[in-house]
Amino acid sequence: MKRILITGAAGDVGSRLRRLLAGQYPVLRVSDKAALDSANPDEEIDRTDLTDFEAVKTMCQDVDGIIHLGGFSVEGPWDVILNSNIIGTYNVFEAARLQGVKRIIFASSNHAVGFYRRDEKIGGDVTVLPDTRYGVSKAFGEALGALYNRKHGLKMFCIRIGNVADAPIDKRRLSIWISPRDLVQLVRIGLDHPQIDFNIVYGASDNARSWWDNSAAFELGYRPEDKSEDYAADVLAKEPEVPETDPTEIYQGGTFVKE
Ligand code: 15L
Repeated sequence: MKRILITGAAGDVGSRLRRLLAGQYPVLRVSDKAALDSANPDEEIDRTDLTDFEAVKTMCQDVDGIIHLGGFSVEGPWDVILNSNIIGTYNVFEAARLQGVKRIIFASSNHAVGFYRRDEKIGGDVTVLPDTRYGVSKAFGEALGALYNRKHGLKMFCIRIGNVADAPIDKRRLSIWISPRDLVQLVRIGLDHPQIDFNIVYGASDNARSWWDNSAAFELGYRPEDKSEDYAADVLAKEPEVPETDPTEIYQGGTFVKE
């Protein structure tokens, strides 16, 4: 992999990956319609709006692998989700096909399956059960990825990301947290592992309270280095009381199930 493109590179996850992937590949093309910090050595800056297909085609030129984070990252009005996440993702996958990109890492989300209950343990092979229009857009990206894999041979690695942060911020996040370095490990598996074809894994650290069976990631060699349980006592001491019958406590998606 010579040139790796990160879309959504100005966002929180994008800027973390930009820092942590520095020097790992010969060229990192960092793209966002929002302002980006100036280019480091071995970086190329790109300011594409993902709804502009011609610009997306140019953005994908000479790229080997894409980390597609670009889009709206929480629940939003339908026109925003439609443009940023549905049309934007279609444009990226179609442009990648036309430009001969080999692999795409798709930043899916736990909200594609947010209406599973917390007393269930789910793998990457369950039927999607989105909790929001945002979650539907992530399920769409996974489905589009499957189509481009089967029909056009693009390698697709979908990561249903939990919550990326330096530490878990509340009780729900103890179950779904992923540290930045564990996310980078997963992204690198997606970019480099010879057995990637179409895979769905969960973006989670080694969390004792996890609701997810992440054996698909472990089979590819994923060995998370961080554990949310190290933070559990502090997090739980600060957690407000919420009745256990509240839907935000019953379902994995938390407050997203009420938005
Ligand atoms: C997500 O998909 C969002 O992008 C992120 O901002 C968090 O809200 C996260 O899910 C979460 O569930 O905590």
